[in-house]
Amino acid sequence: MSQPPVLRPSVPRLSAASLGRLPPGAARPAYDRASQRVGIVHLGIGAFHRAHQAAFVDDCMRAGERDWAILGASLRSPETRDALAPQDGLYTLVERDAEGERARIIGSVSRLLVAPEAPDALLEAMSAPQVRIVSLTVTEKGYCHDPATGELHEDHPDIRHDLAMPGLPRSAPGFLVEALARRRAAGIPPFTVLCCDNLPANGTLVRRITSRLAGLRDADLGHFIANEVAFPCTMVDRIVPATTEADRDAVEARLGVADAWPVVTEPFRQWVIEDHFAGGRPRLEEAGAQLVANAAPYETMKLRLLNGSHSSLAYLGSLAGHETVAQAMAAPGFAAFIRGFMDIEVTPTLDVPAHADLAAYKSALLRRFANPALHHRTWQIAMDGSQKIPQRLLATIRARLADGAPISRLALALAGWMRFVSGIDEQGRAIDVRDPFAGRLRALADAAGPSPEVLVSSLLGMREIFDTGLAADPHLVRAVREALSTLYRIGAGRAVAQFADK
Ligand code: CS2
Repeated sequence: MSQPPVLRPSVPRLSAASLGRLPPGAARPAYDRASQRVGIVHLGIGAFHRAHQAAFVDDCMRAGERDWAILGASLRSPETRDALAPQDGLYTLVERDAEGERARIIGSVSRLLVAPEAPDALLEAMSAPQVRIVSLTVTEKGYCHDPATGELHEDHPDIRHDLAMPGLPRSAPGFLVEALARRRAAGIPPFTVLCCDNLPANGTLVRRITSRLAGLRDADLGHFIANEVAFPCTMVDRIVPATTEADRDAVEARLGVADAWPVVTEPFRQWVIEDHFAGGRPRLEEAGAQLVANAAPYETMKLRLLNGSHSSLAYLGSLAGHETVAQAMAAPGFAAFIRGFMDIEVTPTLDVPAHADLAAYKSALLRRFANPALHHRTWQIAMDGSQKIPQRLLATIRARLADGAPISRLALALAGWMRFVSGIDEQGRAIDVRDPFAGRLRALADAAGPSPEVLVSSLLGMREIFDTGLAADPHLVRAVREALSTLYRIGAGRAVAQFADK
């Protein structure tokens, strides 16, 4: 849903005042919302945050916490604030699978801000002593880093802007640095930075980026952020498709109140967090979060198995004409292909977390992808591939090549991305490619013309995505050329079925 909907005036709007009208079965905040103090500022208040971290915090509030209400900020558009502010921050979270659905009203978001409208109000909130956590879901590209190296992209237009005008930032790193600088100047201890995006060693990455940005302003501030601020790594997991008009209508029919922006998700959720918070935290373990010493094995497992499979399904599935992940999973060959991708090519590269039952984890993933009640568009997952494939596919490919092991399924997935970003589908129709590098990708594809060899070489030449060693690896080059030729020759549907048995 990209536009706030037009609501029917005859139906009351979800709000604190209309909570009493909800049918008895609908779970709602039973705690006193007015007494909750803001303790978390969240940057990037999209559907994922509202289905995941905000639901865990809502559970903590139900269990008696009072100090961790969320102030949610959007760094770009006002849509979420426009939808939720008239609802006192309340929204419906619907969990859905083949067995049925459950709806609950989440009350943990108490204020909403739109950063471009009020950068100073956001910085002021981030500088308040009672705010002890700043969490983020700004998507991979929101960190303004180079996906191949994980270093700050110093020429990124938002970073240049934030260096020129540090008091009026635009980027997430710019807001973090300025707010940490203000706290330091005022003698207020730093907040913990809690990155909840699907990036490898996400806390470490955000520490590197923000301390670098700070160091470009002032070396001392850079050292302070690198050494005195806590950046625990996390693994976050919940499948959250974009909300549709049909979802909104279904919520209204069920609850009898209009919710401008409900969120629909699966029953499953997982949050693994390194227990390294400088100024306290909610008792998230009581809501089922796993507090651990080292999140890395969980993160790698999830990025390579779940997100790697997701991106493979997104590119190959959409090329084969499947609109949703569940439809792709039901098509011949896809489930077997993903099973082989996970078991044969990804699993040997993992350092499995202690006590994790990998076989059960992978079977659950196949069931979650096949969830017929979620309308998760392959196109949604295909977005921003340049920012996603390094950790989802390339890290696995690198590990396999180091072991001299075959990579045919990984190569087919990578070739699927190449075919997808060339911008023309198998029926000759234009693909709406959304990616920070969409223009360059398209230009490279146009210049390559009909030759898969040339397309592979030019895309592998993009240093922001592929490092020189990987791009020059003869096994990789051969496998991707073969896979892309197959895609051109027989189409994605048949290629997947063929590669499923390789
Ligand atoms: C998806 C993820 O859109 C995407 O790129 O792969 O959002 C995925 O649904 C989540 O990471 C699941 O935890």
